[in-house]
Amino acid sequence: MATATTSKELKEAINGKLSRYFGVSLAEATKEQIYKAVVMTVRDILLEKRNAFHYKTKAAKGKRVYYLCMEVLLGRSLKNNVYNLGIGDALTGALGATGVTLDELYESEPDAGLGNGGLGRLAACFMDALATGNYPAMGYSIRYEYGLFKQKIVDGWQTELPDVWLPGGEVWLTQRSDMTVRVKFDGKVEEKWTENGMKASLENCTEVEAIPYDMMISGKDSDAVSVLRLWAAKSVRNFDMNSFSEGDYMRCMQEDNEAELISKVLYPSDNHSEGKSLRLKQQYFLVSATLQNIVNEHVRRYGDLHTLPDKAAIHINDTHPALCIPELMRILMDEHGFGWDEAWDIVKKTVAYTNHTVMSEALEKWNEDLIERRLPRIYAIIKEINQRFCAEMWNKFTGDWDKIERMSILSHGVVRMANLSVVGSKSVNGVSALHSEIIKNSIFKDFHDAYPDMFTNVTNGIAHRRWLCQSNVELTELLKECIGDGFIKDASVLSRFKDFANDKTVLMKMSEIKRLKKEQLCSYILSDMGIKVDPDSLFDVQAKRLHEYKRQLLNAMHIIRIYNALKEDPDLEMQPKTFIFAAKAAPGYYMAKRIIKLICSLSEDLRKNPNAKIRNKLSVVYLENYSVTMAERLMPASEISEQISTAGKEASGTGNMKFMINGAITVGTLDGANVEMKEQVGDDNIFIFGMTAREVEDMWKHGYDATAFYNNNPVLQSVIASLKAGFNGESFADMANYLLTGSPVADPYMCMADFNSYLDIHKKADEVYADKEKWNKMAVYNVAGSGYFSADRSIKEYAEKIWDLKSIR
Ligand code: 26Q
Repeated sequence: MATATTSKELKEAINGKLSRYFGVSLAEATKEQIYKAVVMTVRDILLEKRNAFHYKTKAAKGKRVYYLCMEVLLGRSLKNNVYNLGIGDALTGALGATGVTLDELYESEPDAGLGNGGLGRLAACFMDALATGNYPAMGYSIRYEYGLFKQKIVDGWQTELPDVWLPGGEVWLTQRSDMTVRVKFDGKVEEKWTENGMKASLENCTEVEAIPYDMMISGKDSDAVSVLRLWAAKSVRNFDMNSFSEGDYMRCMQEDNEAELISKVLYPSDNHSEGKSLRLKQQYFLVSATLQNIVNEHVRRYGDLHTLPDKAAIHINDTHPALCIPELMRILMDEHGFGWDEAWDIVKKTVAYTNHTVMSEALEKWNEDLIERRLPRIYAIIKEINQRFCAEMWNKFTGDWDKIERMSILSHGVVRMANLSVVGSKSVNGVSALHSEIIKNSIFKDFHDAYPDMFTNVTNGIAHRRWLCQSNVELTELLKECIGDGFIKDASVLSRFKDFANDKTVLMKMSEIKRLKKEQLCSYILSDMGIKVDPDSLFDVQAKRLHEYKRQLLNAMHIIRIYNALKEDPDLEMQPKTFIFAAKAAPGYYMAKRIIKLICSLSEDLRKNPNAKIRNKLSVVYLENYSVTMAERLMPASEISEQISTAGKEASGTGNMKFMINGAITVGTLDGANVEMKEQVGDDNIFIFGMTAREVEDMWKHGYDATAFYNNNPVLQSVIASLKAGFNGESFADMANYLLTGSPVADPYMCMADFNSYLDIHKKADEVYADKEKWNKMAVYNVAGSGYFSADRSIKEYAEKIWDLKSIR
């Protein structure tokens, strides 16, 4: 069957799906049925494309990259695939007189929210860029039944509801039962001597079936299609109810449940690691199923595993899939008869690791006992890896016990996953220039001393077609008029937009487009939350996970400062402003939830303020249930992008790039990728404030004194006083204490230290905003400078520097 691409062919294909699966014709079908039929049709096109590309890769004996990640935050897929395949017009034609538009179908797709934030969204952006670059790639993750919780704000507090995405989302998934594998937990290691030496196997273990579900992700005008393989856990038991006594029946049901619990729900914490047994099971489940799959396919294709490093690059996205190092050792030794040294050589040439954080609470440490009990064979292998590694270090740094202790994988009863990841990989990279420097001098300093060449940087990037071309069609059209459409495939072309920085018509159009996107956001907020927002006010936006280090609190302190000034003088002349927040907090993260409560109370308090003069100049909106789809609406409507983490804490940030490409101006610290954004746009086109990472380090080392800032600053004193007095009838004295006297330390992310500088930079931003032409010019420079932050560029660097991966033409 040839691929359907004309209106007529698409209509036939859609009708075929409708009649086969729902027994209706296009004219009779409901919107939901049409949505499903359209998705199935697009999915078929992609499956066919993928097969063709697969054969090409096979013929070329090409190397493939396997990207392992515990989360993939896809959002919606239909619009992206239709855009990439260039079949929008044909589909609109096919839908013809049904009365259902393509846009309505896009809107009926639920977000696949199988991730928390940056790390998971990065994986999704990379799948897109890999396909566009014609790289043979597979992503591997878990088919969670429930993605990241749905956030409801009740009385200013976040509450969590389950995210049911599969009804509606499952049409993208193709079950591949033929590739089902089994994953083993618990049990006891039995060692047997055979003619090929000692063989280890697990006895009395629990087995769980891993069933793969494939999702196709298209590239833009390319041959390749990335495959995202999501594993679902299923109990292996096929029980015969009659033969069970009641007690056994209940026990079996419970075991059944436990097996399937593994892929039930995504852990909702971000940049925080909890050593929970179920999470460990999830990680091993992903890793073991994936490696069995990779090894089986390699053996089928090439017959021999010695060539694995030439044909496969296995990438671990943070330490979460780091068990793939001992798991590959296990498969090579226990199932394929390799000796230790040979197996280790293969692992070290195949695996590469990206670090995404330096914060100690996010570094994964598992209790040795837990790993020993749940994964006894893996535990034995980790011990052996560690013993050999420590011996090697002893030869390198003889006598330096402290150093070897710091580098050891096992220490004080825990397994340090970051150390395991470095020891078992060929390459370690950070995700922005600054972050990659920091890891060499902090968490991985000892490793860097030993193996300096292992360390490199690949600055993150975003799927610019999703974040610009699809979510901001109006700006995209303007860009096409000015610089042609080359930027769609090659984002570096965006730099040509600089030439239009003095073109008055273009500047005018920039501001018209921003205004339109703001209006669109306003109607969305009105219909979704019933809140009226003034599109004439400046939109100042902070949208990202809620975390102390990201400092939503500093933002709130600034708002309180403005509020106080307005209370003192309601006639104060100022640009009316709307501060927009969107963020989910980990359900167990009290301080994050408290910050949400503060922002919501502030928002309510302002809304209820009897003085219209104040209300008209200042408002705060907390958008409920931040998601990929919401971000796609929000970024194009933003004027100020808040990227205000304590310097040294945000590995990269990727939201910053999404705002920038939509012409928002960044108010930010010199942290993560902000540093490189400043280089790309020039110092005059970004508002940088606050301490540098080094200054933060130094101040911390010399003992940070929050009260000193307080004592010297009447404005800060008034903000603290307002927190104590409270908003909307609730005191936030606890937050005041957190900032001033908190224990073990007050103000751990140094909001107080950066407060003045933050106010100053906002003042500067205000001045520029008053000069519309200047502001629009800055916006032009931001769009023009954003090309570097395309995921296409990041992926090219990974392919060249780390994976030695060639695109298949
Ligand atoms: C670990 C163990 C147990 C449970 C959960 C976790 C866990 C889950 C998610 C730990 C961390 C994460 C997510 C981290 C994350 O999103 N990091 C962000 O990665 C982005 C992409 O590189 C960067 O841009 C951000 O700076 C970084 O914070």
